[in-house]
Parts: sequence; structure tokens; C-alpha cells
Amino acid sequence: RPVMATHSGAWVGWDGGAKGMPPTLPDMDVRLLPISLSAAQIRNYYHGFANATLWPLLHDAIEKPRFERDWWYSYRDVNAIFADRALAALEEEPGAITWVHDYHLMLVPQLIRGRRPDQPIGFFLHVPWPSPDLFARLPWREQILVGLLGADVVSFHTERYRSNFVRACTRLLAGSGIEVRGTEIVLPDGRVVATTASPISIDAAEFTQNATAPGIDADIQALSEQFAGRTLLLGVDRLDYTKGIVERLLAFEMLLERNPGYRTSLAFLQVAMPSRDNVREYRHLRATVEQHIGRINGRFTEPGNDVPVHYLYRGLSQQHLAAYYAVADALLVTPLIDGMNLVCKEYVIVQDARGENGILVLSEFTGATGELPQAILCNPFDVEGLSYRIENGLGLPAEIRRAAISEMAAYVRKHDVHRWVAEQLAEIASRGAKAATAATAEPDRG
Ligand code: ADQ
Repeated sequence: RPVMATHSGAWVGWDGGAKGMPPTLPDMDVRLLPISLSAAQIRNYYHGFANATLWPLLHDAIEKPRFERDWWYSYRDVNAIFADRALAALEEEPGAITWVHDYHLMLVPQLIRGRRPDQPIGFFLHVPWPSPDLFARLPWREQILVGLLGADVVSFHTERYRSNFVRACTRLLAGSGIEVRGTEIVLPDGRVVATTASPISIDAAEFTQNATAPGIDADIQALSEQFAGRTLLLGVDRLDYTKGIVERLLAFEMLLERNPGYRTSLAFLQVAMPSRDNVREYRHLRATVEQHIGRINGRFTEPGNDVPVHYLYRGLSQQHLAAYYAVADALLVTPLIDGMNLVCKEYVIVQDARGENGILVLSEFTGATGELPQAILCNPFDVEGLSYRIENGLGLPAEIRRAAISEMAAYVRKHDVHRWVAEQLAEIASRGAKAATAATAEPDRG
């Protein structure tokens, strides 16, 4: 949305099964170009190759990636459909740049490059890029790398993901004639691909507005009454096995075990957005999370008192989400691995806008950790350590907590999503122009 709200152009995307997509969006100069997928493509391309092969592989294989040749064929087919649609759109948008997003579309850059050698193309990966050893497990690893190298700029959230990608190219495309020069990859035909580390962010102004909008006070009041007399810990995630929700619950359980007083003075609310329940690992995770919650509440609810763990399995509106961020004394962001994580950025902005002093407990294994050093950093694999981090954080003096929130919010306001969009688009445009000039200067490069 932040891209399309400020730039005109065409947006090519899966319609998600929606019928009768509108041709545009309110207040935006955008043409929506929806792609419909067949039931087999949704099964093989989306639930299969994207979410059961690539997602776990790129997240350090913390669940075992599944490799199925039919899924790969479907991934190739659907990427070709997206590339064709983008190429058709480009015919009507002279001078446009192409910006391809995420692991679902990694073959698209090269598919476009093959037909439009002068087209400026950028690619952004929203998830981590693992070490070359892990990536090498993918049977179609060379095809994916070659697909991405069709872009002029390939961007990642962090320097580590960027360098993992470059090392994967060096190792797995050895012998193809590519050459690494600093952050650039020079292809055998002389074309240069830039790689960058460009952490994404949120629309900080929008979250500030949500936090202070007229309707929010009533929501905050209701939540404050619901949790009156209790310190509220909050988790907000898609229900995904990368997010460390189980580890968070186990750490909370240890807190209650160690400190009987907490059983009535502490509450933990997990808001879990339903996600990918067509994939078996996700159905299993949901059952596991709900089992842990049942056990903890069964063990630690004091007669006559509220349960310690509250659980919402649903999406919330932006306003409701802002109200939860505003009242939470602590946000627990404990992924085992997460490309960036936007929830923590949303929390510090809302807390700061309300003048609050909540604590942010943040996993070292998120992209955000490099940008928010004032958070209470944790290793979620060390569940007991995590429980102590939370306990110690809650004991910090209010002024220290307030200063941390205010510094983190200032950073996020300065590095917001609009800045990210502007920097990314400028980089793609300038690299694309350079490449086009080089191509004209050497017409017979092959
Ligand atoms: P996600 O894995 O989805 O994104 P994240 O960055 O935290 O993770 O974004 C989740 C978004 O969903 C947030 O804006 C949050 O507010 C919203 N959300 C979560 N639960 C919700 C609920 N119950 N109701 C309403 N909204 C909810 C992927 C990568 C991340 C990367 C982003 C952006 O996995 O690492 O930060 O893309 O690049």
C-alpha cells in the first residue's frame, strides 16, 4: 500500500480466490491486475512449493522442507504467468520499473529479463536467506539463483542475508563465469547485479494516528478494565512455527512456576492470526499451542480468579491492535527466526504515541534486532533464560523503560516504510539505467 499510495502503476498479484476484483483501489492511481490460480496451482505452487518447500528452507529449515517435483513444476508455471502479466503491463507503462516481491516469485526477474533486456528490475526478499549449506539442499537451487540474478538489484533485510545469498551464488554457480566484486555480482555477459541490505519498516505516521484516533480510548478503557490489577504481557503473530509462540508460552509457564504471586498478578495474551491452515505443519502447531495454553491455565488458574493465558485466534482491526499495543506492559517478540518483524516496530510507535513505558522483549534471531538495540534481547531457544529476561525487564525502573521506548520510536519514525520505498525505487531506477546504457554501448555482447 505505501508504494501504491504514492506511485502510479500496475499491481500484479494473486486474487486469493476473490471474485470480481475492482480495477483499482480508492484514492490510488493503481491498476489491479489480478491472477487467478487453479485449485491444483494453489495446492502445488502456493501451499506446496512456496509454503512447504521454500518457507521452511529459507527459515533455516526449522521445520523440514518438503521437496516434490510436481510442486516445482507448478512454481515454474505460475512464475511464468506472473511474468507474462507483468510484461503485458509494461507495454502500457513506458519508462516503468519492475519491482518483484518475495519468495513466491523468484523466477520472475529472469523471465522478464529474457524478453526485456533493458528493463530496470528490482527484487526484494521479505524473509531470511539461509547459509549456503542449507540453501544447497534445494534440488532446484541453481534455477532459483539464476531467476533472481535477472534483476538489477536484489535486496534483503540484513547484511547477513545479503552475504549468504552472494556466497550461495559463488558456491553453487561456480564454473558459470560469475564474479563477485564487493556487493556486486558480475555475470558472464558483463551485466552487473547489485545486492543490498535494506531493512523494511512500517508507516509510523499511520500507527501514530491509530494510537491517538478518537475511537481508541473506549477500546483502551475496556481492556484496562479487563486486565485491571494485572501486568499484561502480549504476543501478536501469524500462527507460524517460526514465531517462537510455544517457547514464549513455556517461558511464561516457568515465570508462574517460580513466582506464585504472578499467578494472579500477571496475564499473557496471545493474539494469533490464522495462517496457512492448509499446510499440515501449521495445523499441528495450532493444536500444540492450544494444548500448552490449556495445560498452563489448568495448572495455574487460582480459584475465583481469571485465567493467566488469554488467547485470540483471529485477525484484529488496526484500531483494536493499536489498543492492545497501548495497554500491554510488555510485548514478547520471540521468533526462532524472522526476516524482519514489524510487530515490534508497531508496538514502540504506539507505546510512544501514548506516552507509555512498556518493555519490548525481542529475539536476537529477528532482522529487527540490529535496528532496536534498546530492546531486551533474548534467545528464545533458551526458554529459562527467556523467562528471566522477561522478569528482569518488568523490574526495570519506569524512566529507563520510557527512554528505551522513546529512542526506539524515534529510530522507527526516521526509518519508516516511505523512506524504504523511496530508497529502493531510486536504487532500482539508477542501476537499471546504468545497465541499459552499458547494454547500448556494447550491442554485440551476446
Ligand atoms: P510476517 O511473517 O507476516 O511478514 P511481520 O513482519 O511481523 O511478520 O508482519 C505481520 C503483520 O501482520 C504486522 O503488520 C501485524 O500487525 C499483522 N498482524 C499479526 N497478527 C495480527 C492479528 N492477529 N490481527 C491483525 N494483524 C495482525 C513477513 C516476514 C517478516 C517481515 C515482513 C515484512 O516473515 O519477517 O517483517 O514480511 O517484510
